Amino acid sequence: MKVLRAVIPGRFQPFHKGHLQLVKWTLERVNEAIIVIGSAQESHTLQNPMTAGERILAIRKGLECEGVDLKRIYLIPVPDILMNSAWVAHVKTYVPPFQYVVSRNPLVKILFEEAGYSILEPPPFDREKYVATNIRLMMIKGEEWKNYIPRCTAEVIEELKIPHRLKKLMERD
Ligand code: NMN
Repeated sequence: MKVLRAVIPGRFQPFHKGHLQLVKWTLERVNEAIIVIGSAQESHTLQNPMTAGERILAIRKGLECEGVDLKRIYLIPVPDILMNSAWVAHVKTYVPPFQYVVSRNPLVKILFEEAGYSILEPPPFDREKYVATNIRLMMIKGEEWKNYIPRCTAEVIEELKIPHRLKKLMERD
């Protein structure tokens, strides 16, 4: 039987409960999910505080604690390139063969669509509630952010002191 795989591209800054729902939704439709950790070269900025390695750890622990079968998951960091038209070919060099792309991001969808892939468009999954930008803002303000994030992902983020990093990045010189 052919193994069906879908890529799920995202920055995961941070991985939140909406992303968790997205992974579970994907695994109901294909055999394996390839989580592409996009903008892998980015870290230590307000928009992208975590390194690719930190994001791998945070996502993996979060999925494991929520009972997701890690044997069905690949976590693959992919740096950005300056040429959108070549991005799909670039992603393909990093990941196992796949047939589907799970995304609501217009640029991601059109690039994969033009390359001949089928797009699986997920429902919004409480999109107003689970917004990574807002979660990073809550971390900066010292507000309660942990409810928006899978429990074990939140533990990793605390251990890595990501809220502290964000607060420091807000300081002026
Ligand atoms: O939907 P988000 O969370 O922004 O994730 C999409 C990811 O795909 C981002 O990391 C984005 O940088 C990446 N991407 C990269 C290119 C490129 O490198 N030219 C093009 C489209 C999407």
